[in-house]
Amino acid sequence: MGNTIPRLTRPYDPAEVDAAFRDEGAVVLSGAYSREECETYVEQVRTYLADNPDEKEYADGSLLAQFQGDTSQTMHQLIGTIPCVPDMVLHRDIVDACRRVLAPLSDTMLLTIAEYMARKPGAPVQELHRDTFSWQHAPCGENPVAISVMSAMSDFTAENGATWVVPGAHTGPPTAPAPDWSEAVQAEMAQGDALMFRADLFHAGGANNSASDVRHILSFGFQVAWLRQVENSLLSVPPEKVVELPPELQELLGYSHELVLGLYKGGHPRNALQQV
Ligand SMILES: O=C(O)CCC(=O)C(=O)O
Repeated sequence: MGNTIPRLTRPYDPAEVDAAFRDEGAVVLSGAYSREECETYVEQVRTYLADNPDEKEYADGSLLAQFQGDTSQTMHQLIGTIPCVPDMVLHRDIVDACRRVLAPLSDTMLLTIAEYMARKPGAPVQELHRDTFSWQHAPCGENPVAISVMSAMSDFTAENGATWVVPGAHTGPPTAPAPDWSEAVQAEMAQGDALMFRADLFHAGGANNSASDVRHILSFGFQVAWLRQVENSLLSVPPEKVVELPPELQELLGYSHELVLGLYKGGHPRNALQQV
């Protein structure tokens, strides 16, 4: 365990990705997304919020936005509303890495959440926290129950509040106190880089001390299928939209089952889509 976050370049070596998760609990995939993908994402979110004033109002004041402060904007339901997001969430290297790392604890994987966050000038530093805090009754252990992905849709700099991470701080009980800030390192990233970390790793959004630099984030994650998802994706994405999505994404939204969990009429939940 060291005090840096391993950074990998394409082609990402699965063995190095797995070693980073094992040792530090985090890894940066440099250049995971192209500049064009990032710009398209930011533009599609901007257009959607401009065309849907009610959604903008919600994004400015949602429950999770409050946790992140009123200098943050937080938008959910991305899979059904932002056209480029399904492909971005299905990033082959990211999905495959999560499947490998979560495999010891679950046969099936679910999308935990897909959200847009904008952290604007004046955004304060967050408290160091674990994304597993809602699953505080699930024991922490050698293998994670979820992986978070914080993708830089614009540059993440020290000044605009790049995510802080405490390498190796994924051990101890679920309610362990946060480590000392002196152990935290900032994941400065170029537009298109993706920070992946165990959801039980202590981290925090940084303070945006810039004058005008909005930090645009695509935040998503995957989890074992026997825990409740943060975003209720069966409600978030209407069935008429789900039928248009790739089968793998349908599975990740919850049209899948882990043994007898998630059945529909005692059978596979995708059967529900035949009626759409
Ligand atoms: O702003 C960031 O980079 C991290 C955000 C975060 O960890 C959170 O909102 O839970």
